[in-house]
Amino acid sequence: MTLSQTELSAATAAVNAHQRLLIVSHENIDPDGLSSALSCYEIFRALGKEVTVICPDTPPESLKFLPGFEKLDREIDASQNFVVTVHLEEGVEVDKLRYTVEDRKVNIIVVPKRGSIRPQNISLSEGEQKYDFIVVVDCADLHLLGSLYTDHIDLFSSVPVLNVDHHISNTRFGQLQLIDPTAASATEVLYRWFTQVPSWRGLLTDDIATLLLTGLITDTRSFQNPNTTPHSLEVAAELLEMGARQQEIIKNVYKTKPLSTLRIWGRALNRIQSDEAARIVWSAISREDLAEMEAESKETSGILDELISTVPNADVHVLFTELEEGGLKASMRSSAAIDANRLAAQLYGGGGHPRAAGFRVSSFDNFQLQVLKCVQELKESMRLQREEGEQPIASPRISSPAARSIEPQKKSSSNGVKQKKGMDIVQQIGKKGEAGTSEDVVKQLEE
Ligand SMILES: [Mn+2]
Repeated sequence: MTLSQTELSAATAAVNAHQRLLIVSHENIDPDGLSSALSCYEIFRALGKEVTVICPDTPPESLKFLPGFEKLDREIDASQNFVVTVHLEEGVEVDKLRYTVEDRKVNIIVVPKRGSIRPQNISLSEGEQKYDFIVVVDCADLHLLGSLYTDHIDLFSSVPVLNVDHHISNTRFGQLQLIDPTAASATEVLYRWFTQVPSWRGLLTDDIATLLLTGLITDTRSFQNPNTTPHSLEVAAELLEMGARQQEIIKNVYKTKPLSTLRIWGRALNRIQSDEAARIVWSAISREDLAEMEAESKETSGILDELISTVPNADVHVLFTELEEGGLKASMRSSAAIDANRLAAQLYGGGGHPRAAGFRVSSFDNFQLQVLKCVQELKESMRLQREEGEQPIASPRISSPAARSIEPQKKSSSNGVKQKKGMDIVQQIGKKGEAGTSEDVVKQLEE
């Protein structure tokens, strides 16, 4: 399922036909979401539109380098004008206009130069909406916009919405859609759209190319993830050709980390444990660790990738993080031999995707003991999955409420497209503080 010419033309026509555009992306913003939104901002501004771009979270420091970052607004301005219209009869001219405010009343005083104005010359109306078109980027479901959506449902139901995305799980909301699940990032979808309109091609500056490349680099984790297709590489090459500043992206997204993050990574890597027979590797970060390192739990998000590259020879990698608000979250990745989604769903009502899943445990007495208990349970469950795999008929998939909305995915695939969904979740829930690193599937499930 890729973009059709009809969809592309409809989206272009809709942008051309509207003037006050609102661009939004998902909560727990990630680099692809933010750079998609900002690239829309840039190009629509170049088309002479009034554009508002909203980032529902505090955008991560590491993304400050993105062109247009300072243009981000935090909230939707839902204020609506109220218009009092005075119809001027033949020969009537207005001299002065003033208003007074008294006692919860506004008096609008129209002083005619000539002729007179009567009450029947007055009409009242609601002014135009602040926005006449909404573009939602990198967002599989309107609810992933969080309060941006729930606080403004009226706006989203009265103004046409264009849904630009690359998640296979996209609910196809909105009047218009540009959804390409074969694209590695939302910016890849936007690239396809922007370059397909002849009159827009000339508007693609090196800033826009940098934005588009940022989404592509981060959603593919520098082209390491299996969602990287020949087309993504072609797009990347063309963006470089157009002046995208690749080194600037790499430096800001990957090479700049707060000291607290490095300390907490160090601690987690220092604590790696493994059970070679069971082929499971894990590490755990407690609340005391976080406090000691002056780090936040969200800073652990890149650690799982490090665990995997440090000790690659396992079927399951888990990172346990004790949360500031209580409880723990576990982020898990698996090899093709184990279905991580099923592990999480069966044991803890978590879920995610076959290769990347997560769960939470909300209460326990002792974090370290709870971690060991989880590891024991995971090992047992992994053993059962292996046994089951040896039998000719697989048992039915078990699905928890949390996992139900996520469609099963083929276990293995050499085709990057099919694997993409697992990668998607990584991007959709990207971390505020940790651009372009690992996933936190738990977060996604709660949204
Ligand atoms: Mn994305």
